Amino acid sequence: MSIPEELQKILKSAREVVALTGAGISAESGIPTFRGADGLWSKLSPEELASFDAFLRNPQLVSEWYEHRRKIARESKPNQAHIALVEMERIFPSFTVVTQNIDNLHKRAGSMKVAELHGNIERNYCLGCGKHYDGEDFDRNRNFKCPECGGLIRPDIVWFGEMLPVDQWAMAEEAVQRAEVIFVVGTSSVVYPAAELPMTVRRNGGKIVEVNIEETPLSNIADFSFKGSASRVLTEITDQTKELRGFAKDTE
Ligand code: BV8
Repeated sequence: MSIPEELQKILKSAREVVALTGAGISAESGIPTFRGADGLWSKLSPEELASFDAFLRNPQLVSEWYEHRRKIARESKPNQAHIALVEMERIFPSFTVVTQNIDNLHKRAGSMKVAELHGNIERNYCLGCGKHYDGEDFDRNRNFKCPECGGLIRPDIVWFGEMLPVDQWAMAEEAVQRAEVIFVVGTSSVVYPAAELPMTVRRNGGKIVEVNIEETPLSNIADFSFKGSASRVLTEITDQTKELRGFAKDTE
């Protein structure tokens, strides 16, 4: 796979770069996506499971679903695509990962600057007293009853119709303001406001590079569109960019 001349020139000198990631970047870690043929939404309806109303109607069912997804995420490992983005932090003077994923894989891969737009499946909090029950604290048996106040414990993630965490959105907006390049990786680009971010880069004169195994609403707008798996394409782009920027070849 070769990088077009125009993109090579940009990657050779770029200083501010962003990657916007979706469920597709974790597909090769074995985590199901949402809208693919065998995606989560093909079996379960998001209205029944990924909304605050659904949680209030049936906290047991929704909690068990997230417990199931937390288990899958914990049993998964970051793949070469996550690792390529960790490399990009070494290559570019300023690099930010903006993720829609809640699987915690970017942080586990070693990315340091990560804006989690839709929360993190390792975090939970009590609706009654706000106490956090994160990671191992979250007692699977209790599941969703707060021992402190008896309130409902919910996952610290963003459901449809809910605002995004202000600090994470601010980090994402700040990153795209000056971005010369945004890699849009493994997302169907249909969920807002995340899907708006590449347009901000475009409006500010930056370039959009899409990496996906299929066409999306962004494909016709992207300046460069690579059809292929995130792990293969991002590894290629990272390797070629390191050469362009005179990084010593990694010892095998
Ligand atoms: C909000 C919960 C504001 C966590 C999720 C009408 C028009 C526009 C917007 C709206 C509208 N009606 C409502 C809205 C707003 C709504 C929205 O955007 N709806 C869409 C569906 C129309 N957005 C919201 O509600 C957001 N909040 O707007 O609040 C507000 C204002 C005032 C007052 C109150 C609120 C909240 C959005 C967050 C919702 N939460 N999930 C969870 O359970 O995970 S959304 C869900 O979709 C996930 O978070 C996921 O991250 C997100 C996006 O999905 P993708 O990551 O793109 O995954 P998908 O399966 O779709 O695609 C995978 C892609 O990977 C595919 O393209 C595939 O080809 C590719 N792929 C697969 N394998 C690979 C690969 N690519 C490369 N390599 C591979 N190997």
